[in-house]
Amino acid sequence: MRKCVGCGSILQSVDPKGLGYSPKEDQIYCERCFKLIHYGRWSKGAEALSQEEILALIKKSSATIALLVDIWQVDFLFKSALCRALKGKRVMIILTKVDTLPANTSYKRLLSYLKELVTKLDEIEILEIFLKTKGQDFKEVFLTYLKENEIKEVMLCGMVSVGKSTLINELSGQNTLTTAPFLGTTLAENEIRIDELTLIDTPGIIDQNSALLYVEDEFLKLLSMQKEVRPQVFQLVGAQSYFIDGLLRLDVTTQERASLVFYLSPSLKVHRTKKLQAQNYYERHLAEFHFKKELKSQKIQIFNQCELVIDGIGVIAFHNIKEAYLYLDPQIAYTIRRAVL
Ligand SMILES: Nc1nc2c(ncn2[C@@H]2O[C@H](COP(=O)(O)OP(=O)(O)OP(=O)(O)O)[C@@H](O)[C@H]2O)c(=O)[nH]1
Ligand SMILES: [Mg+2]
Repeated sequence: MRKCVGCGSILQSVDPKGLGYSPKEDQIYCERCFKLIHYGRWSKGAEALSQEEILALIKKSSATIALLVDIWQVDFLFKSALCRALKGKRVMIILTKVDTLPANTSYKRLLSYLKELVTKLDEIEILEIFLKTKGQDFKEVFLTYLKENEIKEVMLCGMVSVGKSTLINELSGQNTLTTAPFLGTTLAENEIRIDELTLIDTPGIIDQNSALLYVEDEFLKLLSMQKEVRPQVFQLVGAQSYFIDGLLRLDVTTQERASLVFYLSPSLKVHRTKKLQAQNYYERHLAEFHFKKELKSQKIQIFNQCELVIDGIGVIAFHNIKEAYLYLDPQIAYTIRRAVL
């Protein structure tokens, strides 16, 4: 029984529609990984393991856990089924996509916020929190940490697309694992050895409340944070509406000078209109929006210097604004936190 070295599915050359299919028996990649690596062509892939099976795999592993957390998703992780599966385990947290944070981000403020979130985790022993910054530094720090603590087996787990396979490729210096900006690239457990150390790649857990789950693949590439985020700043007075494609509308009213800062993927541009013209703008542009589902309006409880974090979309910071209405698909989660960015 051989596994695809890219996604971990068991190779077979009988069923072209089935999992792990490869037309030739001597291949090390399945056809799906091959097409993705060489032509960037994505197909979702038959499900090798259900979400419950992935959680069970993590639960029963005796390896030390590396929990990878996308820096833009930290607020949504800690209530997830994944964290429940980690109870009783020793866990290293690795924050990924740190390189996409705006250049002037205070890591100190961010880490102190994260530590607060982590204290809410019950029955999980947090060994260390790492920031996966760009370059060799992180690799050296992490591998030295493992050596000093005599950790020889690490299972990397996390939500889909947080960068588990990318990190293993970086640590091993080989590019064997398949990585992609889509959700659910790795399909099964996959082991990589670096000398004495075994790293185990796992399929990601799906966040049912992330906008990324409800958009087409092409839009998903635009939405996901891949490059350094450049804050989009708006000064305002009066009643205004802001749109991010057809995904989100935000109405704010203020009597004094105030500002809004959008932290989004650089491919997404915010559109501003007067509130009175917002409905008209939405209807006129609906045909060209990537996301066309109906949005539901709700008043949100903001306070001065707070941030609205929307799962899979980004962060909006409020300065001097007292009233705001958010229009969003009810399946997409959001939360309000103190200013962190
Ligand atoms: N900017 C940036 N992009 C990253 C980082 N880590 C991963 N990526 C990108 O994020 C996308 C997903 O990476 P993967 O390594 O496939 O993620 P995964 O967690 O293995 O995903 P699944 O196997 O689907 O669960 C790819 O486009 C990567 O290039 C990072 O630290 N910074
Ligand atoms: Mg992967």
